[in-house]
Amino acid sequence: MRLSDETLLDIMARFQAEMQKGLGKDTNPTASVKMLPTFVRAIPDGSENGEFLSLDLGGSKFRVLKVQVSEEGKRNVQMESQFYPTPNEIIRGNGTELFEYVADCLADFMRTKELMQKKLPLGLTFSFPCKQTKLEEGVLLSWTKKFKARGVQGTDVVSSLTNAMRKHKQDLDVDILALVNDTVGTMMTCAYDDPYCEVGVIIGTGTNACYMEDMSNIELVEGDEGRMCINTEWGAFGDDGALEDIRTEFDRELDLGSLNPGKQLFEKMISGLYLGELVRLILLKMAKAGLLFGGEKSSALHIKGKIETRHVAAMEKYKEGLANTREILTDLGLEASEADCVAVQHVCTVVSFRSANLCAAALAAILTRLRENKKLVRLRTTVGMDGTLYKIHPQYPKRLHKVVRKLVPNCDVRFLLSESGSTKGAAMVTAVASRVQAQRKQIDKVLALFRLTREQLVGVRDKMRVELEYGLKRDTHPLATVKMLPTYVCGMPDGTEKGKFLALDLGGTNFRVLLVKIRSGRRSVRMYNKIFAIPLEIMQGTGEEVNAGQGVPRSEVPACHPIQCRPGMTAALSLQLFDHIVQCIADFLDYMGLKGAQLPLGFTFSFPCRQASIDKGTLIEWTKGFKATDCEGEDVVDMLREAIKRRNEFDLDIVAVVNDTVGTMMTCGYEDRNCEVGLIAGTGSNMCYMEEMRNIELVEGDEGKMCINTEWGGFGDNGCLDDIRTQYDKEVDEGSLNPGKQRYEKMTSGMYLGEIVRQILIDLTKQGLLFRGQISERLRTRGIFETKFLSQIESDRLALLQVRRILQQLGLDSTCEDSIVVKEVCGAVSRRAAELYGAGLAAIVEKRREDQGFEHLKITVGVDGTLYKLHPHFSRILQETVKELAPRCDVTFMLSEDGSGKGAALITAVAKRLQQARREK
Ligand code: 0WK
Ligand code: 0WK
Ligand code: BGC
Ligand code: BGC
Repeated sequence: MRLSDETLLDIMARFQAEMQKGLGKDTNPTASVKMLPTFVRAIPDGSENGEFLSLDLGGSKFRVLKVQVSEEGKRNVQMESQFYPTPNEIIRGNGTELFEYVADCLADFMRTKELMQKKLPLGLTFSFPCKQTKLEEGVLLSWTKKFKARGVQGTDVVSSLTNAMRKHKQDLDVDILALVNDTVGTMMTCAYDDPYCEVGVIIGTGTNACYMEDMSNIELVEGDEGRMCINTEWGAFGDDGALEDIRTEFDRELDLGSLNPGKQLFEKMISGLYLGELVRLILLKMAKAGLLFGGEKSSALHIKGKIETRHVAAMEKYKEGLANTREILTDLGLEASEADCVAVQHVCTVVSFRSANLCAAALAAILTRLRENKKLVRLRTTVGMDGTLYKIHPQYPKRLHKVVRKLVPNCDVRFLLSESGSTKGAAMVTAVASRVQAQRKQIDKVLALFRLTREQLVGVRDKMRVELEYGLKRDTHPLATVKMLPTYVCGMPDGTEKGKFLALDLGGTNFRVLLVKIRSGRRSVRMYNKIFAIPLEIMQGTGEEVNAGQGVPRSEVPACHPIQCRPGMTAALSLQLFDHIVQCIADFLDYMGLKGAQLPLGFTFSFPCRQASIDKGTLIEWTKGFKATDCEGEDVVDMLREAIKRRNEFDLDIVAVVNDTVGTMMTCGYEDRNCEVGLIAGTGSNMCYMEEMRNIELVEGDEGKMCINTEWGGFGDNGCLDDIRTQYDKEVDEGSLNPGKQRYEKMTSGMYLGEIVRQILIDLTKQGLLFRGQISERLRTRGIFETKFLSQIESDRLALLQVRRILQQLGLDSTCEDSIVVKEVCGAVSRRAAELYGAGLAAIVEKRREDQGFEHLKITVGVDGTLYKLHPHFSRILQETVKELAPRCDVTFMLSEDGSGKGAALITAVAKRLQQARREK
């Protein structure tokens, strides 16, 4: 049992390897030192406060406590406690009875302390190896020490105790907010007084240690930021045979006689439950060998557990050690000579010395790991200590400290005895947990506003249905918020279309000019396109051309163009959206070498236009990021024609103006005849579909169908969605270019989701729930949280670290927890958007099914838009919601690969063909 320094250094190295093994995702299952994550991520920071109940179960004494932690700067903790016995029939009986007993004791304590009326959170110190996935849960891996209650291993002791408390005749209304191991409680207790404390060690009935590990080394838990306390459960070191070379026959004999043979082998060489027994077995062997007590063997010496650690401690006392030894041996019915007593003392010293040495070796391994984690040459740290053996054994602390310092000379270690047990620390953890829980509640309250119930979604579907009908009817159309605009697109291409067409695609993220070549018969379309930017000052400039001759007086030039307005050339450049479009067309025709060609043009104009024919469209109002003046109420085809005439470089035959939903439906309809709905989930939000002419009261004729551009973005502008609109939606609307308009769009489309998230983050930060309550300038900046960031943040592949990096780029300094909350907020906002889309779409496909009197409808929806295409979950949630709310419709979603430009060209081709046909008649 004498371990040399080399052996101790070797054991230290072995334990370091065991720790690495326990932390590894792949190696943990076979590791004997389990390195259990505790979900305690920080030591107390003094902000903890409140009143808590605490249970301390598993050590030599079972205690129930009330802990009052008060802040206000003065760090004091008041505790009232009551000990309760732990009879064997309870701790080795049936698990349910064990928890009922604990609940009884708690009830007794609360009655005595008049706490029954109070709803106090409870922290449970449970000193056994538990697997946790969160603070308020602990699945017992195996009993140790004196406990062996049946039916508990492999179960969550928090829910078992909660059930016992709920079933208790006084129905104890107590919430267990945290389960901590006693080593963790000890570390937290000591850290409350010494912030250097990052290790907790128990050398009591059992033995164990915990320490603060870097999250990046804890592969079993998501996240790489900060630290988390690891409960090493070093008692099991050697259970895989790693210590066979130092285990003695006495250790093996003791283990065979224990409640858990083969388990906790390291503990059985160290802790208080076993030291006395080791001494007994050694003395028994020596007596049998006639080396002691004249070979006499008293019956007491044969009794297991007859010699306890308190006896060993007493025998090793400096002064009265010898006298204690005589007395103890006499109590054991042994005739002991002076020499026998000295020898017995010597045995005790050897056994307890080995215990301290082994502990020191494992602790030194932990301290080395801390120093290496911090990349320090010299580590200064504090180790919180507790446990009866450490507290009562006269020599133990000194020996332990000495050997530790010998094994890790490059660590300045302070050993801090935990005066008030681990429960103070458990209360700290519970205080943090209750603060986190309170914060969680506040965050959930906000997120709940975005969680729509099935009933609410059905309500949205049915309201949308009413609005659709409303818009189609002549007498209600003028007031309809879902405008249901006839598009004069009546037929799908039939494959005979052919020729070269120009197409413009304005209104989405990019402005595109395209040349589309359609070959008839084989239905093949080839396209060439160029993407042009629309500068903000043009998007929101004035539509009208002020002819250069006149020269606009400076005062009349709108303020928003200061940079542009150099004297003299004011009017020329900046003012005209349509001149810019024509400029782009000119560049494109140059680029394609088509200058002279007089090509038919299809104009995808993704804004609400009232059409009187396929080539007439009056802009009702701008949406999304556009606000160019003098356009609303104007015919966009005329404005484009005039701009082309003004440029006088080429001539185009504008044949059709179509909405991007219509272009998308047509693009997909060219491949799939069933495609009769076009959906855009992009910067904006809209849907079109083929409606029976008889239902379109605004347009003459009852034969066949015509495509209706629903402009459902305006759904809810009459307040019918106010029951699900949140304050954040109102803030986004008030800050938008068109307050009060496009409410449904502002809850669902790419232009606004980022803004909703930003508003929520501002509110949560104001509540002190995020970013340490600091609202950064960046967070106040409109439009900073682009929707693309949602897609990135919500992608499953992205670790929290990357979420943090995105937030960093946005100038938002965030903690690990902040990143988690931001990810949840993004998820809630985008999920609601997708569900609202699903409810709207369910309304239209159900209408189509009923209108055609089908039991089941098979229909295809052509879809486009960056939100649908790029968001990791949006399309799936939308599809699931449609299936849920329109179960009798079998909806196929067809992604429009080529954009609506192709559709616009096909519509132009059809329009040309019909024009031709009309001319020939
Ligand atoms: C006192 C702590 C308790 C821990 C005990 C360990 O409050 O949580 O379990 O120390 O020492 P033992 O009582 O087993 O000697
Ligand atoms: C691509 C289409 C275009 C439409 C856009 C919508 O070609 O007509 O406006 O999708 O998606 P966004 O670019 O707004 O995300
Ligand atoms: C248990 C540990 C506990 C230690 C000290 C061991 O038997 O497995 O969870 O920390 O005893 O009480
Ligand atoms: C416009 C629609 C367009 C949709 C998608 C909305 O803002 O009002 O016309 O289809 O955005 O781009």
